Amino acid sequence: MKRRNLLKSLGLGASLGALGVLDRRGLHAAEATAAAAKGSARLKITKVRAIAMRPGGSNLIVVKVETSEPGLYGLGCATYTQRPSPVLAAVHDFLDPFSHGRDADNIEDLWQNAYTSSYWRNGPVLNNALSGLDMALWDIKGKRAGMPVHQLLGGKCRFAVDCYSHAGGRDLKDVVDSVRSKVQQGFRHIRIQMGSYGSEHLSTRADFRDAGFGLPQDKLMDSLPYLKATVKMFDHVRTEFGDDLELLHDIHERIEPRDAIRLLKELERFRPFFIEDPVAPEANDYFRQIRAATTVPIAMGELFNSPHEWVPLIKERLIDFIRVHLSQTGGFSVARKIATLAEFFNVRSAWHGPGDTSPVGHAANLHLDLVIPNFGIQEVVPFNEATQEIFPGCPTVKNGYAYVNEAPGWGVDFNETAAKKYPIDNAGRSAYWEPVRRRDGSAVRP
Ligand code: GCO
Ligand code: MG
Repeated sequence: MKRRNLLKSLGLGASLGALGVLDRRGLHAAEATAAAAKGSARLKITKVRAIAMRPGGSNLIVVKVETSEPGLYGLGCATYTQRPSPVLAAVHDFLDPFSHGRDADNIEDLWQNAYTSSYWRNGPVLNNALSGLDMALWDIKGKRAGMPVHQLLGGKCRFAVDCYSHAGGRDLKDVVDSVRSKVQQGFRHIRIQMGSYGSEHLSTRADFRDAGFGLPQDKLMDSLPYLKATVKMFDHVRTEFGDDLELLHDIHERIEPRDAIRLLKELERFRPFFIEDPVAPEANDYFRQIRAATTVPIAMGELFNSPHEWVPLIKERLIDFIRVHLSQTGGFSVARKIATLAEFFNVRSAWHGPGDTSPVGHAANLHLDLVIPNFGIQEVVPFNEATQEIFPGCPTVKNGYAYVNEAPGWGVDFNETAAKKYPIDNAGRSAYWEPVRRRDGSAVRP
């Protein structure tokens, strides 16, 4: 009876007959289209909320978008671990009121209008907030369609997502032990680092401290100890594990571009899978010289927020892997455009997937990885028990491959009660990169 009344109210007689599968409201496709046109079936956004938590070593932020259909909500990642509170404010003070009453189905329309609603744009805080909204709308779209997001984009190009894991240690023995444990877990791609980025522990003369320059907790990193140790580390790992293991390394913008070029040339003989962030984004124009100087595959992008950064490197084929942090670009809708652009220039994906990405963000990485032909490799980190408790259905990794939960949307849910047990450390040092200094006290990019 209900359906008949609805049909009548839509001016649709019984002429529709049996038109195929009924949707969740018992409507045929044509009826659903007509209903949507009449607006009566339009799904509206009723609330956009950001929730911050710290279940492990990083502050995480998730956005929950609630809708006019009771119980239908979506989740997005808005994690900017160093500055969580401005992202929370951007969501609560602006994106929430902006989105009320808007069609949850119209993702691109919402994204385009929210992106310019701040007028000034392409920054980390607003992009992360926007990502939370955007990803949540894709989650809702999948739930409405009864499909995982990768199916909305045309389905899989691969059965699972090949991943890399982090190995490292303070000396060659620790590094070898760490690589061995990753090989035993089935990883075929392994990032190797001697200590922290820039191998800070190998630098010795903090002359700036003796001079009372900076603060005692400011860190020391000189380039030469790092440059020498990195070449030795590759040589040693290759000797221990042979030529087939895929080795990656993150320079993390810690050295001068000229030193980076010299290091890349020295690493050529060890056949790296890729070397990441050889220079800071502010030195993007160096990539032409890097390209001319070495055949080492280059990955870049985790620090990018703007199309002005990724478009030039992709269209000139100056990098081999685009490594943006999805929520830093403004969300899934942006990342899938970056992936498509990169496909036409033979640039492959290597989305940023660190500990400071929520399982919702990791799921978004993986759904995109599954559908793009120019997939490269995916960074993953293990989720601790607290994170798994907060995010039921979070992605899993087995034998070096990552899998999404094949439920509609991202396949990840959110236990807000559990999240409350792990408040963020907003003011503490955990949200900061302590200043890093050369011997003379001059600042090093972190
Ligand atoms: C990586 C990154 C991270 C970043 C971190 C910053 O390649 O995974 O460099 O380790 O340093 O995400 O918050
Ligand atoms: Mg990195």
